Amino acid sequence: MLQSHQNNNLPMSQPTPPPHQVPKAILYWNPSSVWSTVPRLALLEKGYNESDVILKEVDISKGDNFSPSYLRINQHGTIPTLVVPVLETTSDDMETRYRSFKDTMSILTFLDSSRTSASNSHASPSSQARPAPTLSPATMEGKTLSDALTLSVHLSSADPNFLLLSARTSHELVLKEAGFPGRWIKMRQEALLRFTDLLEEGSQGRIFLQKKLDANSILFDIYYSPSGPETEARRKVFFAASQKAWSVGVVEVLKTLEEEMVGVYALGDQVSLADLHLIAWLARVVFLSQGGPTSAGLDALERQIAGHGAGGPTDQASLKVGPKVKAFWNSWIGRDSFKSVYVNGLH
Ligand SMILES: N[C@@H](CCC(=O)N[C@@H](CS)C(=O)NCC(=O)O)C(=O)O
Repeated sequence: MLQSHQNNNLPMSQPTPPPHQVPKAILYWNPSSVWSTVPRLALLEKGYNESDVILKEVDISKGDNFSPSYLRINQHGTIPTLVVPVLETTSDDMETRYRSFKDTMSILTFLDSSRTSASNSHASPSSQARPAPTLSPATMEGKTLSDALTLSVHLSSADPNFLLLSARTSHELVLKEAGFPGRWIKMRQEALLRFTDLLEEGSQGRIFLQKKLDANSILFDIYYSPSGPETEARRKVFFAASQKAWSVGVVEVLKTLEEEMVGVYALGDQVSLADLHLIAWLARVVFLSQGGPTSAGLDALERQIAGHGAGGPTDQASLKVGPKVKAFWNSWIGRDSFKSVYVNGLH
């Protein structure tokens, strides 16, 4: 059972309540969200059982992450969020309290430390029991490298969610308008307008939503304003920003990974926390390049960077995916956790 140990002074003999009385951890997520994939991979790699965590889907495509009820869970309006019952309050006479982890890094640290090598993992009757691996780096040096690699894929210059909405040419914009990115921008706009109205003037939540609305309105105008000199000027800036995200942002991340990764995985020959961030990001950029979960996925990524993706020709940038990134990708696409989270294709 996944719980947060708040009070270290609890007597060792504290009886554990029967399972039906113990509140469960909840992971707020969405199957097509790039960053939700990170804790899902962690749950699988660590060997948590399905019954350890309740998965609650947040429909970000409809902007449900901006609802007042979700903002009470995570004021940043992002997924994933992991909410964990605090152990000391599970007795009958106390109200349950919860601790929230509101970003991928803190969620992973918690999931890793909550299931140690002494815990049984992969404990379903059909699978062989083996100890849960420790995914946190064992040394200071490893931690520094792990943090740097993790941060590299979270940089705004290579933001996988901006890449999803980006368009480098008018042709690509037309394709995206008609597809999921366009629908997402529209539905977020509607949700943000609706939820902003529900919140009190001057409240933190309303100020937050107003900022999100301002940012989404810029995208909404780029996607949907009728053509005219002003719209075209704004689109030109957007195409340039999109181009830069691929030819500089993505390229820089791939170069960093190639230079800094130690082995087949980020820190060597064993999977560690950083890998879970890196593979979720890489799977997203391959997906956006029309590649699949095969070795050839990286060829599609090279074509996309060179401007020969589905969006039609753009200014050239060129990058050959290096041997380390190739080995990393090829190793991950064969892992059970990867196959499980991408069972319906990359996202
Ligand atoms: N830094 C955060 C980023 C989380 C994030 O941006 N999640 C995306 C989904 S992959 C999200 O919730 N976006 C909300 C939105 O802007 O609509 C983390 O590491 O958890």
